[in-house]
This record gives sequence, structure tokens and C-alpha cells, in this order.
Amino acid sequence: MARHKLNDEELQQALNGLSGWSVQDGKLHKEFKFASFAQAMGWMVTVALAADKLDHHPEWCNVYNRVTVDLATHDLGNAISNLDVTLAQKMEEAI
Ligand code: H2B
Repeated sequence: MARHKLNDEELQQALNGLSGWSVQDGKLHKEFKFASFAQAMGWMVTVALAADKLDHHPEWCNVYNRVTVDLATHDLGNAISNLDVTLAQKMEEAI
């Protein structure tokens, strides 16, 4: 899928449709909380397979039942792109 940097309007529109997501340090950010470590891991595996299919990979960190996610597009100088929004949507769908 072609990737392009989002302009301010596109970014705002995307955020309107992504519950709990914000822009932090120039990246699309959300902290997910699960009922258990196993559920967090299961979600991460599902998302990892979807991310690899997209050829677009998250920066994320797991501690017990929490997963902190930061999405940016390295190939565009760490800008937020349409692919970051697609990956964020896939993360929401995988919950
Ligand atoms: N993931 C993210 N988040 N940003 C990228 O620019 C990116 C990626 N580029 N995954 C992909 C891999 C690129 O390196 C490969 C060669 O397509």
C-alpha cells in the first residue's frame, strides 16, 4: 500500500475515528490495557501478523497487561502516515 504523510486535516480526521489515540512526540500513541498478560500477548501476536502483512511495524512496549504503542513511518522521516492509521485501525479491530 502506498504511504504518504498525513496533513493536519487528515490527521485530525483520523484521530476523530480512533478512540483513545493521541499524538505524542510526533507519533500516533495509545496505551492498551488487557485483563491479563496472556490476553496482551495474544493481541500482540494477532497485530504482529497483520503488521507484517502490511509491511508496517509498530514501536511498542509490553509490561504485564499493558501495551504502549507509538506509530510513525520511518521511511518518511518518522512522520505519521496513512499506514500508521491503518495499523491503528487493525489494532482496534483485534481487541
Ligand atoms: N514500519 C514502519 N513503522 N515504518 C516504516 O517506514 C517501515 C516499516 N518501513 N516497516 C518498511 C518496514 C520498510 O523498511 C520495508 C523495507 O518495506
